[in-house]
Amino acid sequence: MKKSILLLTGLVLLTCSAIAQKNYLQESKADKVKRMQWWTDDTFGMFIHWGLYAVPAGEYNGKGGGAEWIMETHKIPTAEYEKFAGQFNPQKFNAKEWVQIAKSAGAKYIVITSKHHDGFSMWDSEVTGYDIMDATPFKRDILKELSDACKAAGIKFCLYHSILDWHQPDAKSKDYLRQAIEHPDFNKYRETYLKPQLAELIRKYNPEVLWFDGEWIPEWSEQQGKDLYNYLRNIKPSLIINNRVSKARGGMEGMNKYENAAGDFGTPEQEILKGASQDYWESCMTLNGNWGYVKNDNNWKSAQLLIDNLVDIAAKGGNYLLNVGPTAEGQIPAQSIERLAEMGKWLAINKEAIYATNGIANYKEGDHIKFTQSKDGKSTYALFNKYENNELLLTSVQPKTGSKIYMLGVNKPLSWTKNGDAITIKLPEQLPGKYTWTLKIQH
Ligand code: FHN
Repeated sequence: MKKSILLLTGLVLLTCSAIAQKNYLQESKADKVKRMQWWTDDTFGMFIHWGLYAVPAGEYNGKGGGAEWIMETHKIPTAEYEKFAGQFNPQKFNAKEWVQIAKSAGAKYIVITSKHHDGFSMWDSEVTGYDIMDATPFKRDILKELSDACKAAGIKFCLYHSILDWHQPDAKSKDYLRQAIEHPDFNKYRETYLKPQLAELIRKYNPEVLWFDGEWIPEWSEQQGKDLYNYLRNIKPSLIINNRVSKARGGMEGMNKYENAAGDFGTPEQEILKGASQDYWESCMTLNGNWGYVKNDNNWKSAQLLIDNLVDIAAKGGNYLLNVGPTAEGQIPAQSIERLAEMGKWLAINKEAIYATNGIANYKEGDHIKFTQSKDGKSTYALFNKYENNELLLTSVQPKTGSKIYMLGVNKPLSWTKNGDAITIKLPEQLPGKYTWTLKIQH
């Protein structure tokens, strides 16, 4: 009798779990549009690369090279690299401050490294002791503090997670001077380490996006990516997942090289698509030359370039994920904060042309004018960073006679004249702010 009850219970559980597993790879276009809506509207996020690599800060044994890649760059044996954990004690870390920096920049979401390629877990993981709570003197769960601060500030909390892992013996496809093992069992790593860690990250911190990386290793496959995508969406159906969960990314250009790959958006890295795209895509970039903190890297991008990038990306229908690399003391570099603050001041005037707008096929005119469009199609925004004689000539926008043309940040409508296919708009004597200005052209 008892055996038959156990058998029946097992069958019921098996059936339930099988019924509960939905195939999200067959999600309808309408459902995906609804799920992605906040992400496309938000347009601008702050990336954070933070981990043990901030301790060496780009230098090992007196030699430079490698930021978050320093373990690989210098072939540091695992036991040596683990010593950085004992030195990681970021007493100046303040989650509320970091979130405020993102918010003041106009970033609507934050993506932080939960685990980079070095395999160190930046949260209190139940799956390993190689984490911030057990292996460092800091003993604070930074993902918990940051996700709470994001929630309080209305900023979406998202996580980067590396599929490859230089610390897990079964994950290492090749081994430099580390405790090489005869036959690494990648399936065991995926099923007993990678997936349980991802499940606990979702359960504990409720990220809105999982941003995968490190998918290029030979052990990873498209089918594993599809399985992992479904596994995660069944845990959190509204979760958004990038295309690096699959094998479809074609290098740094970041877009899928084949159809029906797992993942929700393309991920150009350190570059912007050449033209407008109706696909979902997000360009991720550094503020200087490195993702992780490097003490001697002063190759900072200008605020003008950063705003030009944001405008170019928005006009082409993409998102911009801009990175900060905090120090081992827990501070975002001042040069990063300054640039992000300039972007925030610019967005305070021009945000209507960036958030919740659509890119358009004819997204530019010459080299200094880009266009976005309101979702209702009733307004076109012309964003320009150069003009002459206090006027701007446009040939690719045809407002009806009597249409109003405003400059964002200026209350009064501007006077304009039509000459054939071209319109000439008289600009205000005093333009609001710096870097780039926006005309709102009502149709
Ligand atoms: O190897 C990583 C790198 O360290 C960094 O995380 C970038 C950011 O997207 N992704 C990989 C390089 O493509």
